[in-house]
Amino acid sequence: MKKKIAIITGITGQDGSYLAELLLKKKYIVHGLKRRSSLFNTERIDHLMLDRNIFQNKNFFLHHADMTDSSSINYLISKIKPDEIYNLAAQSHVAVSFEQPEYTANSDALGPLRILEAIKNLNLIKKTKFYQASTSELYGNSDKKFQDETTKFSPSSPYATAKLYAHWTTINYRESYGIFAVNGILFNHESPRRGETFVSRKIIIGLTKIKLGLQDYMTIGNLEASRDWGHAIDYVEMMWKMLQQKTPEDFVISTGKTYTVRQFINYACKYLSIKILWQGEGLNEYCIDRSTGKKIIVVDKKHFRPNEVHYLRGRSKQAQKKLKWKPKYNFKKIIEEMVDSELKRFK
Ligand code: NAP
Ligand code: G4F
Repeated sequence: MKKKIAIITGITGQDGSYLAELLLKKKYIVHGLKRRSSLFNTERIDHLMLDRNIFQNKNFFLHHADMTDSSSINYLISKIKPDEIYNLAAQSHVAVSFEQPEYTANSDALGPLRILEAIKNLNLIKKTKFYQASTSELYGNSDKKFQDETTKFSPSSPYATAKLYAHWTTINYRESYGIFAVNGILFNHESPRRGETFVSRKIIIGLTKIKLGLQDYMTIGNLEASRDWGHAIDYVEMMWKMLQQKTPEDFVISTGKTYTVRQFINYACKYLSIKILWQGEGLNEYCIDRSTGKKIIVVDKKHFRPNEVHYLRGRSKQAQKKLKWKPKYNFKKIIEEMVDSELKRFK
């Protein structure tokens, strides 16, 4: 059988690296788009590049391209003529989007538009399916206990407004031109490969270093923000499944459970056998290690955002029914895997 060909934008990121592994296991030919950087940025996919079987069989290719550069995107899509495009590339940090709103809009809103225009203009409408990495951030501060495909969007950051443009553009190109284009509205998903400035990985790195005596304390922002935390490995499989459906449809992927940043810290400390005590309030709150009496976590207002999304909790009934969605990881298992990975790295 002819091998399927996929393009993954954002292949050097957390999700891109796991998705590349999945597609290679499924015998795809994978073309990854990476942007130029002054230092190597392929740490998460180096193992694939070094795998002789994958490279010798000519199943895995990397190309330079940037979401802000139409010419590189057009050129690669016209040359590769993929069966599937997974658009995972984005300036994906919500806090950073307040500092770089224009760049975030260029890469996260116009980037997907550039890909969809290429599919349309290169006569690939019948051939190329498109996956857009949409996000639970679109819901902003929804007043619903659970958010699903019917919940009203209320984006509250430059990141979310850019992603909302991409979300509707994806639907618009599906309805206007018949492109098989779908949005995966994914809630937060973590892993040992999560970027180091997202709260989950930041907490785990900080606490592991504190446990090993490599660091005295760490700073943190809003402890009460509540997120629906899943594992990236479970979530990339759903991206693939969405493109294997008979008809294009948008899906919410979430665990249905929500935990605060404080609960995340509490469980990570428990797993690391650090006995803690929270003291103070609001911006003066901190956490001490009971065995030493020393402050190990201190709230710092520099980590608060101009606008916060306080509560996210998804409902994935459609995905359960149609994609057979059933996550293998739960909240505790994610934290345990992340801690074990960091302990291994620092020891
Ligand atoms: P990530 O680790 O931050 O990866 C983002 C990827 O995009 C990286 O490969 C990055 O390259 C690349 N990139 C950034 N700007 C680019 C540009 N202008 N041109 C080309 N490539 C660019 O993000 P992730 O967690 O894997 O998330 C994947 C996608 O899902 C993102 O679109 C994100 O917004 C979305 N999403 C994520 C979550 C989540 O919880 N993880 C939830 C919902 C939606 P470098 O490696 O060079 O930085
Ligand atoms: O880990 P975060 O930075 O992720 P956030 O903002 O929820 O966004 C992530 O998930 C979205 C899906 O809902 C994706 F679309 C997006 O690309 C990204 O992957 O922050 C989580 C929560 C926030 O409420 C934040 O205010 O943690 C709070 N927080 C508290 N202290 C902190 C910190 N966040 C960060 N990054 N750093 C802190 O020190």
